[in-house]
Amino acid sequence: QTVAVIGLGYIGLPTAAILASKGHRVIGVDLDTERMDAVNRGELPFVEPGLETLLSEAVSSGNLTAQADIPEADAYIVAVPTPHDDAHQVDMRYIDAASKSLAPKLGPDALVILESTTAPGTTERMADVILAERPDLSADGSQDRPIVHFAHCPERVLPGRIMVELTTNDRVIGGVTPKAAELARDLYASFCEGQMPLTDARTAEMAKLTENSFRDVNIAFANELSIICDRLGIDVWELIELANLHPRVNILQPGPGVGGHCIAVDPWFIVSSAPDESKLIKQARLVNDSKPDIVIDKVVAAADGESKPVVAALGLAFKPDIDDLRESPALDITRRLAEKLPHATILAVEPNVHEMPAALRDLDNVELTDLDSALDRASAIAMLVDHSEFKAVDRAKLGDKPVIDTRGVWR
Ligand code: SAJ
Repeated sequence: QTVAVIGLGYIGLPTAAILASKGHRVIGVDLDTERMDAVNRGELPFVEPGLETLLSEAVSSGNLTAQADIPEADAYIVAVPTPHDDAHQVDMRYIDAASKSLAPKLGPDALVILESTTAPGTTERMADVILAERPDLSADGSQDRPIVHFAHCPERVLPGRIMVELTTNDRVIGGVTPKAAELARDLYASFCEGQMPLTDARTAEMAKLTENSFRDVNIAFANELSIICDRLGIDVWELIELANLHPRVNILQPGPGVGGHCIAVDPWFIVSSAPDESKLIKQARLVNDSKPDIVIDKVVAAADGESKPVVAALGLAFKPDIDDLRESPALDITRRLAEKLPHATILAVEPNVHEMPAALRDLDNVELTDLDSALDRASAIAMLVDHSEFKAVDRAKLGDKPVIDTRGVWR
């Protein structure tokens, strides 16, 4: 089969490479010409273990090429970004643009799969947008028009483990028709070894949002406990360890907030789809989003009274041992600390990033430095990401400097 993968990002590119490695003819489509050229050279545009080799093999075998225009293909996988707007609704710009560009290329029996995470109803809406451009086709054979099959197959891979999880995770497949779901399953079966239960597109869309909201609500529970424990003078990490000894209790870890482009975003798609009913899910988002302010207040209190405070902000990534800064609470805290404490020097330490991130470049009181010199120079230390390098720090090095340990690694 010829498969066009539209959007060569964190999901589209691994999916394109793995399909090509299984013998499909894959054409990756990306409007970013630098990314397109990198892929055509077999070079990985971001860090992901195991993908580099697969990609270079896929390109050198001739099975994977990248281009800017959408080609004619048997199947289309749409993996474009779905950001949210200020009202937390899905911004459909990229899905709509992809839909309109692929519509003229569709032939009878083509399969169109939406992988991007989105609000319930989007795959049906995508079908409407495409069929409005192509009134000669239908989604179900009505009026004897040739069929285009529409399905939603949300990804659930964990960054850093994408290549393993693409193969081993179970996968929910939702079709606008049962036949569409079956065809999508046949395509994914070429590389997915997990179970692939079939459902309708709307349920599959909601399943993806539910998984990430489940995690968000559970992290919010841990974060709320940390706020309560601050008030009551109890060590929240010890508390959670003890409570988790119960056979049916499994509390997650508190932190400086929830980051990444999924868990901090997806629950809002449920809230905006059913605002009156989504009380707990919305509250969890608000609890998690309140954590950066609490951390900032603690650091400001620790720096209080010093004429030239030096704050070590340890970590910028959204979670440990990766270089991904998207929606990162650590990055947000570092930036806002620098703004709130203009007389202070903020020493940002991020072992996985080697140049000053764009979000901090306009601040003249932030320096990117290494761990040892930050610990030496700091008058206060904010531990924001539990990177392995930070966990290994000899605590004697911290001396009696005030430490705001948001991850509980130096208890
Ligand atoms: N976090 C905590 N405490 C915890 C666990 C996580 O504060 O106990 C924070 C992390 O520090 C991070 C954020 O939550 O800031 C999210 O990290 P994560 O590791 O929970 O998740 P992601 O965003 O890397 O990936 C999630 C995964 N979803 C679930 O586990 C339900 C992944 O399987 C999805 O594919 C991915 O979202 C996605 O793309 O939707």
